[in-house]
Amino acid sequence: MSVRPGKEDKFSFGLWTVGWQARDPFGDATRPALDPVESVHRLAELGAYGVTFHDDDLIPFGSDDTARDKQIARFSDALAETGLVVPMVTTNLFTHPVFKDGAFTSNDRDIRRYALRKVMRNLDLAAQLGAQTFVFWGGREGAESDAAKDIQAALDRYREGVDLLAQYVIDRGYDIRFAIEPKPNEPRGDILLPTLGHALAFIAGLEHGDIVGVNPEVGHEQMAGLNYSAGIAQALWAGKLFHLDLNGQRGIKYDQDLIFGHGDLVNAFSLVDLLENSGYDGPRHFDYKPSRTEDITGVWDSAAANMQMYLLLKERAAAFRADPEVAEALATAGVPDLSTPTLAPGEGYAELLADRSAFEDFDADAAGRRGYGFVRLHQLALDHLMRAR
Ligand code: GLT
Ligand code: MN
Ligand code: MN
Repeated sequence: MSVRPGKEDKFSFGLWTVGWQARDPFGDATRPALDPVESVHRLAELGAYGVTFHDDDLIPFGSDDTARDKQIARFSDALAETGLVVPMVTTNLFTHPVFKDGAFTSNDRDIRRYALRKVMRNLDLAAQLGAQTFVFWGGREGAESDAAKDIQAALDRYREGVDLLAQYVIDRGYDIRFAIEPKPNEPRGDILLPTLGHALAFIAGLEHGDIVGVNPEVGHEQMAGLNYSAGIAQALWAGKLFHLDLNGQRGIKYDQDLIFGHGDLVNAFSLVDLLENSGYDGPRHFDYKPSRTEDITGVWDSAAANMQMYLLLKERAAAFRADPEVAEALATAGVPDLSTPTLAPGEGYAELLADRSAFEDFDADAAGRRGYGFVRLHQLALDHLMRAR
């Protein structure tokens, strides 16, 4: 089955994904550089609706103002020609040696000030191109040795930086929200805000936390051994799923950035099922790396594969939800019952204490004999995933 993606699917790609030249810690680039203008055209032809970038993906670090303006103009022309939008922009605060000890949390104050200025300049560009989400991936915010970083001071500086940038967005009247992207490690030994949960707790302590949410990446949560779709559910529950990075990862190892669904396929299925039924209407953004073995044909094949995987899983999730036997298994498992509040309307702990059926007369042994049928439910999900139903 092959499904053609369309703009209504809201698929977007980072310029750094298809444009990755496949340089890794052990080997040189295996592919030539891609012109961002070509990426825009190819992504549009494949059915994407959006393209995202770091400042330095579009405008090489150190470009003068003339070269910068020219590149922005060329890129804007390509967007106008293809109808592609820029839903998200982010800042490169990790490649240049100046950021080797971090940006917002570098031990060097001058570097922290430089980082904030680099972001402010990029926020102006993001607003100019109509981006509504601005991602912070703090890949260099961390350390390799415990004594090297005062974590509490680093979190103070992180909060100071994010709140200052939020104030800037508010004062300029930009229609932009921030999304923090957690990652446990790589390139630093340990990264600050290592998981989605750490990020949510950090956001709760911000002055401008209302315009700050999360941008969780499949592989980054799975590198920490966590369940990505369960984490996404908590981000949705908190009203903080502002954006997300879809890709694939096979277990606790280096950041693989595989094609979406090419890692933990079962979790990808439950994620698509969740997203499609959650009311989330933001971009389905792919942050993957075309394998180093691929030539340029393989790059575009891999971009198409991400969208294909999402649409196939969406179709399978819809079939799962439409199956009457699944509805019956869900009821047997008690899944819908969890939505009933534990106390009746008007009840408090006094009424709960007075209810003998809740405790004194409750037959815990009988209740403990209940079978939930979760295995049957899971098998039904896998039957649908494998097109056995
Ligand atoms: C980098 C990282 C990604 C982040 C990007 C945003 S850059 O490639 O590996 O996960 O989303 O800064
Ligand atoms: Mn990412
Ligand atoms: Mn990654």
